Amino acid sequence: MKLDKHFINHLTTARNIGVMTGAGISADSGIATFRGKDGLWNNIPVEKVATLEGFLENPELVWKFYDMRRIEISKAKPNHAHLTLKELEDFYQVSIITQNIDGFHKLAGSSNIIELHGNIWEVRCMETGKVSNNTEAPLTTIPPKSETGSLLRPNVIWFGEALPQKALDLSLKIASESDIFIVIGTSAAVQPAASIPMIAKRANAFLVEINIEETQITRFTDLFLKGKAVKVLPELIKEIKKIKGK
Ligand code: BJW
Repeated sequence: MKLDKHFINHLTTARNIGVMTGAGISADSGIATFRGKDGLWNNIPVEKVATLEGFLENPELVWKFYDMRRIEISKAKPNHAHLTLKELEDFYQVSIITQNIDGFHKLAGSSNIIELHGNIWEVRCMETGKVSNNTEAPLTTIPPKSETGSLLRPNVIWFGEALPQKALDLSLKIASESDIFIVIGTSAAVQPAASIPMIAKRANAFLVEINIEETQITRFTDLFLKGKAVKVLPELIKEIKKIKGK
């Protein structure tokens, strides 16, 4: 990989690197993305499985969808892109803002992770709002219930639902304090997550995007690295090691 002069300058002086990831980073772990040809939302009606209204209408259908994904994720593992982001911590203060619910950044060992859209291994009680862990895959009972018999839901963010305020505030802080902000494997089609890279850009971060195709934010980036995250990120860390003399 041949890096451009401006990027080398930024990599030399940067202290804080903000990263925002989407489904594309987990694609090479075998996890389906949402949009595009084989995307989940191409085959499954989004309003039925990713809205509160859909869940209240048919909790069993929604839980079957999430059970299928929990099984898929439980059989997979973080790939070299996730692992490289952990390695980046050897050189910079790295904060990862992820839209993914698969928990792979945590499994890869990254230290600072914000899960904007929740986590598939957590459930939330519909009565009390209490969040707890549930790693059973496949689930023995669908829909799962709490000890007191209340309906549980996946602790993820569906369309029309507010993102956790603390996670959003922290993401905005990270974006505005990043020297370099790297957006990886997201179509940037979903708000408010899609605005976070723009906030970084407005706060003078050097904005880098890694994706197999251009997205809505590509034209705002300082550098677009076209390719699979699993290929581009390990090449990038090699260059960073050269710059840092390691
Ligand atoms: C690779 C690769 C490889 C592939 N290497 N790259 C009109 C305008 C603006 C906003 C709205 C609007 N109408 C409605 C809204 C709001 C709505 C929204 O944004 N809708 C848009 C679709 C129009 N947003 C919301 O509803 C949000 N909430 C909200 O706005 O609340 C307001 C509110 C405030 C106060 C009170 C109440 C409400 C919530 C959004 C929640 C999104 N939830 C989901 C499901 C999460 C749970 C689950 O996983 O089941 O989040 S939807 C889904 O999309 C998931 C993802 O996190 C999210 C983003 O998808 P992502 O990650 O970008 O994946 P893809 O598939 O889209 O893209 C993959 C990319 O990877 C592609 O670019 C590929 O090229 C690339 N790629 N392989 C590198 N190997």
